[in-house]
Amino acid sequence: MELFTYWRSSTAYRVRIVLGLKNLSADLIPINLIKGEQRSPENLARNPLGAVPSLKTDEGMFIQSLAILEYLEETHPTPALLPLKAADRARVRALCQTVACDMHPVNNLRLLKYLTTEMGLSEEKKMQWYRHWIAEGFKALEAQLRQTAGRYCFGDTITLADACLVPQVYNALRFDCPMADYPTVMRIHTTLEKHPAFIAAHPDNQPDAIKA
Ligand SMILES: N[C@@H](CCC(=O)N[C@@H](CS)C(=O)NCC(=O)O)C(=O)O
Repeated sequence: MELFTYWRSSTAYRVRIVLGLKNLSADLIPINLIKGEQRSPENLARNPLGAVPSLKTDEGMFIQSLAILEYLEETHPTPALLPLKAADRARVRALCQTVACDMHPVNNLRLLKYLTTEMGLSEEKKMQWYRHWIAEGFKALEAQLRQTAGRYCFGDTITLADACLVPQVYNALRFDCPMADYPTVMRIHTTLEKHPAFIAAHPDNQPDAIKA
């Protein structure tokens, strides 16, 4: 497999975590989002969103990180990253979607850029937007986790929800968002930070990482 990735992309980070948890290897092909490589004709052909991640497999190219996570879960069911019961699976998917559908899209690079270049917002206003939507999202996630969490997001077994939570926290910490109001989120993040698959998937440990 080949994963088209960028070290700081939180959506690619989700996929890297799940590949690691399932002990699958993929060649990492960096797409530099800062240089605009996501909008190259080659990348648009594989990913019409002009984004990462894209996963190339024997069955063709896949895009949309949640769809990729579910594909990996269905094609490599062990270890299971979704619970057995339909009701439990719906709860795990709801956690994933709070991050992937409600938090990440409003704070994505192309959208933030549009706020300053096309809508005339200052850097300060842009960050106000970012922090506002991060806070709204984590408030909702914390409330959900209070009902579902054990050691991890859903009970005591790692699920797809954990692969969504950790990259979103990485992003928030990178932009100095206050996290004190989300103790369950942070407790789970602290636990998962020490897990080998999460360490290997961390942005700083990627071949294309730019060290400060
Ligand atoms: N919903 C898509 C979002 C993909 C996405 O927007 N990825 C970001 C990186 S986290 C990206 O490539 N952004 C490039 C840009 O905004 O120009 C997914 O989950 O795969």
